[in-house]
Amino acid sequence: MFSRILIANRGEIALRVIRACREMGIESVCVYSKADEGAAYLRLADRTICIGGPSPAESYLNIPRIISAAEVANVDAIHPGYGFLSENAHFASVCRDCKIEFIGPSPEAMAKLGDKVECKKIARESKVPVFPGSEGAIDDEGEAVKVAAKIGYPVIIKAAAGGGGRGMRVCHNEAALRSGLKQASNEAMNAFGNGSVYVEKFLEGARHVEIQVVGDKHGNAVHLFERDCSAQRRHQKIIEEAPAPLIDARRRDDVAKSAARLVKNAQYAGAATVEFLMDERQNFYMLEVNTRLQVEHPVTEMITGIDLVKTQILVAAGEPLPFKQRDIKINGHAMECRINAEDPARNFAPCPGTLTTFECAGGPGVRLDTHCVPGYRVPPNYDSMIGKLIVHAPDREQCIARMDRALGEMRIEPIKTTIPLQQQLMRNSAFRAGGIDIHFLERLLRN
Ligand code: MV4
Repeated sequence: MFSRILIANRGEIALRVIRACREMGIESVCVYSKADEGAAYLRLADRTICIGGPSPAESYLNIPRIISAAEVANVDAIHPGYGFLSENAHFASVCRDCKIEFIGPSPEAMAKLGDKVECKKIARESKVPVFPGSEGAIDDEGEAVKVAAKIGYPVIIKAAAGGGGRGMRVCHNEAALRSGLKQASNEAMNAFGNGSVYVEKFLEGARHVEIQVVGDKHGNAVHLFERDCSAQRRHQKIIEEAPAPLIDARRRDDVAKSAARLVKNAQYAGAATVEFLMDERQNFYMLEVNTRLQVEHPVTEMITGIDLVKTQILVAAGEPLPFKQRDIKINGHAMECRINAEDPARNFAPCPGTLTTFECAGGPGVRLDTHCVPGYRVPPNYDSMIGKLIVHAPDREQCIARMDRALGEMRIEPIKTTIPLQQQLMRNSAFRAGGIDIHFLERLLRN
């Protein structure tokens, strides 16, 4: 097992990894930027190293500085958290060259699944359901028009190197497809350095359901069931829950098993999330694979009792998965609210500043993953998420009541947060009924 791990991240996820290390008897070394200097969570690490200025480019995205810190501290491994360098195959390969274990997949597996055309190919081979569309990348206008005629409009053009909603274009007719193809490819080239695009059927108004999977270096792979992340705005999730409401147990099992097959066939070691859209008839279509730990991983931890960060560390160290598929069961219901320092009344503008009041929710079934304390200054340089409120209860109805109660216990002043919106959702009849689609929140906010 590792003796010492460097954490190449900040905030609540850095703290989450520090806690896992402490419980595993592993020393933690946390890097930080000038903007995070003096933050309380850093005192919980065994060692901290300043790696540069406030901008991500000078610190959390700066590979030479992170590797230098890892060399100085003599760590065995690096945990990248989420965001920043977590899905950077070049960083994973630099770690390998420096004989530092990257806590995540191999650079090869990351690159293979990160390329959406390649990923879709492996998905087809693994009998994971995908949208009908072009077999691979498409550059020929005539070929694209042929594919679209076969599957029917609307279609969507996506960049192989895109993801998370970047590099997509919906086309409702042949003229739009013809003119969109070159534009999409040029945009993808400029944005990602890879102009490869593909075409598939566009589905309007579905639900976003994703499967948590984890593989080890011995060829084992399991799934940890699904999360529903349909409550989102501009590709930013607001609420996530597990299991997904109102899905047929048989359907869920089929798609979850297919996701585990994909990970096994890709010879993938580490945690990953296979994203799907689910239509109203509960047909699933894979969107993409995220090759990192996700923000919303705690809801899966709460319903399965499995610590995903410890599992990541175990498999990175070469240990076999400590559980079999048949050992993994769903217990109750869990929900997470991402608490963002944003003002919903001002189009979700970020609200950095000092927290004069920061009072936490507590009590039965409540977990708060946050690096914030009273007096903490939210820096303007990073994502506006200041914490995650996670609750667990025997069923969805009790989970919603518990979340409503816990949101009501939070007191954060003077900055604006997403809490009032989330409390409104807990009381919304459509949300309470379950099965809202990915446009629900934006519709609600317009009215
Ligand atoms: C789609 C789609 C409809 N049809 N693909 C957005 C993020 C990226 N992961 C893929 N996305 C979508 N792909 C087809 N064929 C609609 C979306 C989409 C979406 C997906 C998940 C969550 C929120 C979304 C918001 C808008 C569009």
